[in-house]
Amino acid sequence: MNGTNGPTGRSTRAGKRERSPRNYLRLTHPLVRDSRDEPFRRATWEEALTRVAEGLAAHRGAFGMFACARATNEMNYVAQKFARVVMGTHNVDSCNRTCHAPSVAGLSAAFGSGGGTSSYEEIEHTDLIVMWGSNARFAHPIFFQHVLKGVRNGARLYSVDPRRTSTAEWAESWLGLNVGTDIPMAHAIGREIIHAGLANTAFIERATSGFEEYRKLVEPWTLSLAEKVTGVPAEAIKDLAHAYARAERAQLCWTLGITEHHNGTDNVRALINLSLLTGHVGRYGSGLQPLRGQNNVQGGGDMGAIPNRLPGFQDVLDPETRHRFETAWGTTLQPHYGLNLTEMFEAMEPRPGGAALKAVYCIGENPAQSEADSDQAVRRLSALDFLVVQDIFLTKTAELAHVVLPATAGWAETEGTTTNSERRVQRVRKAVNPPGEAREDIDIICDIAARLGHDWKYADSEAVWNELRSVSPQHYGMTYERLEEHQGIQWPCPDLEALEPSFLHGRLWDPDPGRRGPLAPFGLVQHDPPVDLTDEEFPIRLTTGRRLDSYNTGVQSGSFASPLRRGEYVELCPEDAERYGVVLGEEVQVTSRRGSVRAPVWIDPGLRPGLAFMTMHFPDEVDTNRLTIEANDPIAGTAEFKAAAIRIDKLPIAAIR
Ligand SMILES: Nc1nc2c(c(=O)[nH]1)N[C@H]1C(S)=C(S)[C@@H](COP(=O)(O)OP(=O)(O)OC[C@H]3O[C@@H](n4cnc5c(=O)[nH]c(N)nc54)[C@H](O)[C@@H]3O)O[C@H]1N2
Ligand SMILES: Nc1nc2c(c(=O)[nH]1)N[C@H]1C(S)=C(S)[C@@H](COP(=O)(O)OP(=O)(O)OC[C@H]3O[C@@H](n4cnc5c(=O)[nH]c(N)nc54)[C@H](O)[C@@H]3O)O[C@H]1N2
Ligand SMILES: [Mo]
Repeated sequence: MNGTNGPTGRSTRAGKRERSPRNYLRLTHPLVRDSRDEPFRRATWEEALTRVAEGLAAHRGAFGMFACARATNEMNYVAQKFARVVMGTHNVDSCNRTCHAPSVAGLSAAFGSGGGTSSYEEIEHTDLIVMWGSNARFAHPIFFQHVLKGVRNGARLYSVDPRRTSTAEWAESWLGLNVGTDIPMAHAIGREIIHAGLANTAFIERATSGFEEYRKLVEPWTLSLAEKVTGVPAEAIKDLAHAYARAERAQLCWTLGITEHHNGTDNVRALINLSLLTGHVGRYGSGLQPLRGQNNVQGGGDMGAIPNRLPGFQDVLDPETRHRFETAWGTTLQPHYGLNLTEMFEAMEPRPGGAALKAVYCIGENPAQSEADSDQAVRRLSALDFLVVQDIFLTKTAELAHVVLPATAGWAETEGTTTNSERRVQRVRKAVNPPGEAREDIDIICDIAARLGHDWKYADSEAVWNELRSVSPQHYGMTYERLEEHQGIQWPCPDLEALEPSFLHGRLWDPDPGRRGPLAPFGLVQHDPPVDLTDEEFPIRLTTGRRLDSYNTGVQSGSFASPLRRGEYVELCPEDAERYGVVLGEEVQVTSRRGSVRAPVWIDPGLRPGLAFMTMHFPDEVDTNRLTIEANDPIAGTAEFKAAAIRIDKLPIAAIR
């Protein structure tokens, strides 16, 4: 790659799969090219920004923005403002879509707000913790320390996961269910709680609606039917039902094992139902905790970098809200939602008369690799008239761009704030200088905005934050000074005096109906198995996820040496390895209805027959998302990363290196 500080270390032996990991180096100067057939060349900031301004100006009305869930709140605020004010569209979204959008949708439908309801401190002071579809020991290791403190303080720990994960190893009970059978599991638990007389009838009457319909809905889900569908012994399901309902305080934590399904929002609703049934929400020590993925994916959404909410999680459709933002920003806002990430990808599809979306400004996302069915994603990104990528590394997505802008890393090279899963806003500080000519995300965005006629002139990140405080009531009380003083503050924080309690929805327990607010409805959701069916041709259920030693698409974790990291494998249980006649380390062909990759075999006794596991961490070795299916949740737009059907073929001797 001409004049870049791009990827190195790739083996190029003709005809051989590349096994050496990509060594990402920081982007240090802007890169441009006139067409995708040309190599990038180094450009000045002046030339690069002028090109971006021209490229975007030509595509007002056909524009989408991907914002960065790793960067600060301030950067996400400015990014969504750019989309809405400069480009006149609500088409702004981030990897929250591939991740916890179903949690936000499910929690909003039940409680009117999409945040996790409890705090990390409460995890240490509770009586029961359920980790459902979550491998927090690997994916949320800091949170898991709070879990272990809770266990030391006497809490019981349950794990519901098809794999006997490292998290499950710590649990008193592991419920190893079949992929995509969480609703049968939850409904059977609900039915058992009702039949055993353990439902919290006082709470149900006071705070919820739709219980009668829910009772009828779950009635067919006997323990024995659930055992048949989920593969988990009836006794183990019954034990969890009784333990959860009898616990004085209980925390239900979930992550992608629940959300990354074509019916992720329904899955979330099924879990929320259990908290409504037992009153395990809105009290200290009892709550619902969707552990968010990226360091600032909670904050990105809170800042309005989503297509349906303005900053402060305020609804785009509400005319009064829109009017307030129109006044504050001196603009006119469209009275309808924008496209989410999934819909933006659909809109990139070339069609007669041109695609609906022709230009994308991608900040700190790597969808060429992280989207389900990545061959399709790459094809769509390659068809864009104009793609600008602003990142700290030259990603696979950046390699498809017309202009690449080198940014700073939000967590070490800029001032600002981020918001974690317990809704705690914390300061991040600049610790090191960025390399080369790299510039701060906010400065770059503002510079492009200025070239397009909007001169915002923020003196620093605090000026951005204070503008956000002025338009988002739930953040109003969080000055930088107070954030420092309290070492972070949870939203809602509407005033400059008191701090709110650590948990949400205490209102549901208020004896005064006037102060109780809207009732929380039970979600009347039905079991709906994975879209990609296993059959004779594709007999194995593939689920994908994470390992402790690597991070997402590997861009940020691939370059440093780790004795732990062993590259990509297709993991099988010992019985399946025997059935397919493959051994540890043997390279096999893994094929789904979308694509095919080669990977060596790893044997994991924590898997069950018929279940395979792969990660998304090693693009150059094995691009796992060529196998996954773009079957999307109709409410949240999240793809079914957790359930593909595959087959494994032995390679002919001649093909093995
Ligand atoms: N080390 C590390 N940590 C990370 C990341 C990383 O890449 N590496 N990424 C971050 C991000 S962006 C996120 S979103 C989080 C994700 O954190 P997690 O959601 O905990 O991680 P995953 O491994 O994707 O999936 C969790 C579990 O879901 C299980 N599962 C699969 N299918 C089903 C099912 O049908 N039902 C149930 N109940 N469980 C199922 C899998 O076996 C897996 O153990 O991690 C964050 N933290
Ligand atoms: N098969 C499979 N696929 C999945 C998943 C799965 O479980 N299985 N999980 C999905 C999930 S939960 C997620 S969140 C997505 C993640 O997918 P992506 O968000 O597309 O992947 P990341 O590797 O996290 O990409 C982050 C990019 O941000 C850049 N970056 C980091 N900090 C900054 C900054 O401050 N400024 C700028 N400008 N750039 C920055 C990094 O260099 C990197 O290129 O993947 C999804 N894809
Ligand atoms: Mo995520």
